[in-house]
Amino acid sequence: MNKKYYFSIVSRMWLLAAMVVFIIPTAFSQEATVNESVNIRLNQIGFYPEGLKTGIILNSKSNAFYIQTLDKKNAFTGKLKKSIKPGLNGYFTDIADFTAYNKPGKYLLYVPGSGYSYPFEIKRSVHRNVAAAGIKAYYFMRASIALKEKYAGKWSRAEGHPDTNVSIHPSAASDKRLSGISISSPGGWYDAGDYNKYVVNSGITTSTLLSLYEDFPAYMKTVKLNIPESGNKIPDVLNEVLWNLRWMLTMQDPNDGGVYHKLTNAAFDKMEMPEKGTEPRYVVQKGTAAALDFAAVMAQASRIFKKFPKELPGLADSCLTQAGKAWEWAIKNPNVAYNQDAMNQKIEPKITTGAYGDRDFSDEFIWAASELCVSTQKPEFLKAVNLLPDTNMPIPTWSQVRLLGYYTLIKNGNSLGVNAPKELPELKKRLLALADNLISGADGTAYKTVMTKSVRHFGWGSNSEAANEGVALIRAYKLSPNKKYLDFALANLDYILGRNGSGYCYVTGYGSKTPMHPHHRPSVADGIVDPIPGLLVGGPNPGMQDMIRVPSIVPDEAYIDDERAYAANEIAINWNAPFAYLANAIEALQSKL
Ligand code: 9MR
Ligand code: 9MR
Repeated sequence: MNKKYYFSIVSRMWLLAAMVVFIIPTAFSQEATVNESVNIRLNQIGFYPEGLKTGIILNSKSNAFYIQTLDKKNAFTGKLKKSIKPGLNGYFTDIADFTAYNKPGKYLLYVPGSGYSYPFEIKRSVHRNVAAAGIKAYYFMRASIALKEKYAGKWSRAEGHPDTNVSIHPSAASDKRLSGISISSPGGWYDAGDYNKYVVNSGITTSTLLSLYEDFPAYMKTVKLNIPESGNKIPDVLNEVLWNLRWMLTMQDPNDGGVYHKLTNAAFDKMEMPEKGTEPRYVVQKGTAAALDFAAVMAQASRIFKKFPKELPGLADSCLTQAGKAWEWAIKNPNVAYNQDAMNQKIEPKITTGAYGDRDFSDEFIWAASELCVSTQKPEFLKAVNLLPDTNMPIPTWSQVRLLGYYTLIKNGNSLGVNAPKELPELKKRLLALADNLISGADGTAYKTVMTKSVRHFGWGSNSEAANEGVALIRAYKLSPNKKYLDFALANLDYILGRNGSGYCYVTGYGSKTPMHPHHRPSVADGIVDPIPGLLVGGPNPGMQDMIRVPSIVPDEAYIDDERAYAANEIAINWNAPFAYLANAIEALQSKL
């Protein structure tokens, strides 16, 4: 028996004894504490007055449910309804629909025999804070800068990884930049629980945040993050993006336009604060995925930052120029995979940090071509790619970025006038078909979400799948305002914030049952009880690649709040970005609910 388990049994026995002595005599009034919330799953932040409001009850013995004020006064009574289909664990749930109740306030959902839910609010802009925190989280992820108390509060910390003295790894050597010479590549965000910086993963992340601004500029101008740049004339989400964008620019070899795959230690740093990580850092091998992701992001950035010529003179132009050079490199080197294992057979020092190794670049080509086409208004870029290689519409991940290109063409393609791609009508049709496909049957699942439709949604970083499905629905909604798309985007946000198989609100610092032990080096090492806030954990993943046993291998229950569990409880920039997009987009669109 392991130590932890033994302790948990002992502490449970104590708890039981304590319950007999203190709780049983006052069982009725204590029901909230005894049963609290275990069997009631809902968005722990809350609901919009006019929006759908759903709670999910497990093992219910009652037919009725009640919405009560915090002092347990009844405000609304409803009837529970069985789910149409069982959950991924084989059991049906009961559904409490209190959409009809719309009075702002703080409430509990009460089900006799099951107890009380965690408290939640009904109010306008109910997700505003958690949505902003999802972006502020990037400030906490910044490399090469001290986080001042004024912005970071109790999580202030020293500067980590200046990255002004980074070696060219032998895999990245060229005539002009020999192995071992030093370059400067400061800034950027740490990738995740680790302290390395990976271009491929930065690509989808930076683009998703840029798109959040591009799709909702008016709302995003109102989101203030209290970061060092706040108060300049640039919206804070873009200020934060610039921290990473400027780093990405340094990852391009000015001699040939190629882009290094990553900036990394040879091996992961220990579980320590960033300033303690002083191992040598390398830029490693140029690759096709890195070049194309870089090209796509820089092309997109150029059209967004063009709107700020006074604040950022020259930036938009250089982004576009660098994008073009990276694209040219990729055209000449269309098939350079980053194969870390193969590289380590031949080259020292061996690199054992995250690989982000992809072998199929057809989606990266589509994405980069689409961004370049829109930003340069030159349709030629699209001629170089097969825009519709098959009928799939894969939800984006770091290794599958085709939809990012489609999103951009659908949003901006018409601006090309007669040069608009002839596939545009088909792309629009496919996006709506994707959305219809996502929502079909979602209502019948035990949690009434798109996310819980399929076990295939539950891999490493499953919460980002939930978020990216939500983003796809928002994109579809912007194209064709079918309210169902918005409702199910909101339902996936509800999923992330507590209406799910583990009962966690998966964003640190938010909700009542929230991760306290993410696999995130600063959160583990800083000696502060509360983890850095606003971080979306990876979420349920029955794969257990980290060898940490999860309490259940039912896919949507396979989550554990354990700092060692990097396959279920790490945090990562590419997971936070679609969460930030979804939550902020929902806030921006709340009047349509
Ligand atoms: O901390 C690392 C995390 O960022 C990665 O996602 C994960 C998988 O590559 O690896 C973690 O590092 C662990 C390493 O792989 C094995 N030794 C223990 C490390 C810290 O838990
Ligand atoms: O998100 C990545 C996931 O898709 C992979 O299956 C996994 C193993 O290769 O790696 C994940 O990315 C990690 C990266 O390699 C290193 N930093 C932490 C990332 C999140 O766990």
